[in-house]
Amino acid sequence: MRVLVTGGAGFIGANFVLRTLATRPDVSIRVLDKLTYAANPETLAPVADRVELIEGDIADAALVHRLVSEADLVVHFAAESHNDNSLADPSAFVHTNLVGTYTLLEAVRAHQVRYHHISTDEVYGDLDLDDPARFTEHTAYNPSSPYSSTKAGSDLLVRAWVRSFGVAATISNCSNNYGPYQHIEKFIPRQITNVLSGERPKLYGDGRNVRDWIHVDDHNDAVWTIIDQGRIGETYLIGADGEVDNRTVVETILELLDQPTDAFDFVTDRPGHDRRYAIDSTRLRTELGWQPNYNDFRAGLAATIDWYRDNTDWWQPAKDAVEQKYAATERVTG
Ligand code: NAD
Ligand code: TDX
Repeated sequence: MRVLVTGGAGFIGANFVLRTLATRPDVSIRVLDKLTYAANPETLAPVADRVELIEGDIADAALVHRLVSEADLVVHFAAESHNDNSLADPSAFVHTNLVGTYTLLEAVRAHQVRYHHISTDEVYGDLDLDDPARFTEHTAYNPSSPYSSTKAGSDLLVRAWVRSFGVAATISNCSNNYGPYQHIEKFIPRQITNVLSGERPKLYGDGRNVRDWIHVDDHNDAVWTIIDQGRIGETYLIGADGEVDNRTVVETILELLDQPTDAFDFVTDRPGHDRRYAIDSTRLRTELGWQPNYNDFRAGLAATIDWYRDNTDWWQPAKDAVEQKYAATERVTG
């Protein structure tokens, strides 16, 4: 099977490529990636002889049509993915997440290629801390940020291309991922690499916001489960019952790195900051039989810390620039 993976040099896409190569000998992989600031081609360097990495834009129709016509399956990870960046400048989010997805959909429609669309639980907006509800496939879309609204729009394009044009697509909306190769602008790797660099972790607002954490390998196993067994046109929510508030995450990182658990700063809150995400993944579990393998968040976090400690060459070159960007707007509040 010839698989075209968009965004395969980013965090989740690269983990998908590495895991697929390790577990599926029948699959050949091509990666289409623009190699933006978020990509790290080093991640794929060890498998360079087994993966063709094509540098290009998913909104480049001619390139996309050629690559899609030569594939049996497209798995679409490429996106502008960071909420904070989308608040500073939404333009790349509209281009990549909306125009890029549209371009891919037109190509899979023309060449009748199976398509799996990677999306996020953020399309559903947020929940109150004390709300017993969790997101399901039936929750109404209510995105908050330029990032999540462009992801919501991309999901709706997929649904329309399924219904109007008969495109053979599935969609998955996953909760917050953690694990190796995640860009250090994101919450968990930012705090781990802060502590490893002698800096204090930075908590937005009151630190009580809740995210529903899942290990990236569990996410990618679920993606293959949906590709193999999912019903065309359906949406599946992916989550591992991993709700934790941000302060607890930071305290656990500090404890695992032998630091005092109060050695962090509260900083300026993110505008429009979603309070809580929570996924009900019953459909995926009961209809398709998927289950997460990482059920102990603390153990998964410890393994992730070990990975960043053992792979300083992978992240250190980007650290100063990332922190300078945050410092331009972030103020310590407590
Ligand atoms: P990432 O930012 O680490 O990687 C994105 C990749 O896409 C990068 O390699 C980048 O170079 C590439 N890219 C960006 N614009 C492109 C373009 N125009 N053409 C081609 N390539 C382009 O993101 P990630 O965290 O790995 O997220 C991957 C996907 O998973 C995204 O669709 C995201 O919305 C979704 N998702 C992420 C999470 C999470 O917790 N990180 C959770 C749920 C869903
Ligand atoms: O320094 C920080 N301090 C902090 O308190 C950063 C970078 C974040 N935070 C908070 C904001 C969120 O409540 O931590 C939480 C997680 O933040 P991010 O890592 O930026 O993730 P989030 O905004 O939840 O979005 C992520 O999950 C859903 C991904 O970036 C998205 O691509 C995905 O769709």
